[in-house]
Amino acid sequence: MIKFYTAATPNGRKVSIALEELGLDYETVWVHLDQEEQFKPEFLAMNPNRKIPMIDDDDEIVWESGAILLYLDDKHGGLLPGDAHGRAQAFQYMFFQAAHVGPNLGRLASQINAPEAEQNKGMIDIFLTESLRVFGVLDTVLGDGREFLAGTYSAADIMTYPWLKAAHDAQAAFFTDFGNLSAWMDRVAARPAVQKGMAVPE
Ligand SMILES: N[C@@H](CCC(=O)N[C@@H](CS)C(=O)NCC(=O)O)C(=O)O
Repeated sequence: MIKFYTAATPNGRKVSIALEELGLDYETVWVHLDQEEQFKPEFLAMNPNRKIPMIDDDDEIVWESGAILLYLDDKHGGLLPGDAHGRAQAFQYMFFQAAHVGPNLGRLASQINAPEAEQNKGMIDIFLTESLRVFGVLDTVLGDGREFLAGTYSAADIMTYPWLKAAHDAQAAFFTDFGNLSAWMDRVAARPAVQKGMAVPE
C-alpha cells in the first residue's frame, strides 16, 4: 500500500486528490511541520529537500507533488489526457502551477501570516501583484469556454485547485474580477474525489 507523507497544505492535497481520483489504497502519515518532523533523520533520508508531499510506494520513494502525479499517472493512468495535444496542455499548466501559482501564493501567505513587525510591505506588494496577474492568466485561458485547464479534467486542475481554494478562503475578494476562474473552481470542487482529498489529513 502507498504510504503518503503529508500535512494540511495545498501541496499535500494535490496528491490526496490524485490518490482519491484513482481510487488507490493509501496510508496517510501526517508530518507535523510545526514540530519540525520533516527534519528528522528518517524523513531526511527519504527526502533531502525535507518537504511534504512524499509517497513511498513499495520502496519507490517520490517527492515533489508534480513528480508524484506524473508517477501515479505512469503507473495507473487516469490523470492526464491520452493525446499529445492534451498532455502538452496539462504539462503546461502543471509547470505553470509549480513555477508561478504555488510560489507566489506561498510567499504571499507567509508574509501576510508573519507578525506585523516582520512583514515586508514591498514583498507583499510584489507577491500580491504577481498572484493577481497569474489569476488573470488562468481566467483568460478559461475564458475560451474550456471546462478544465487542459480541456478535460487532469493533473493540471488537481495541482492548481488546492492553491486557489486556499487563496479564496483567505480573501474571496481576490476573485471578484475572475469569473471564469471562480466557475472553474466550482466545477473542480464538485468532484467527490476533490472533496475527499481536500479533507486529508484529518
Ligand atoms: N515544490 C514542492 C513544494 C513542497 C512544499 O513547499 N512543502 C511544504 C508544505 S506545503 C513543506 O513541506 N514545508 C516544510 C519546510 O519547508 O520545512 C512540491 O510541490 O511538492
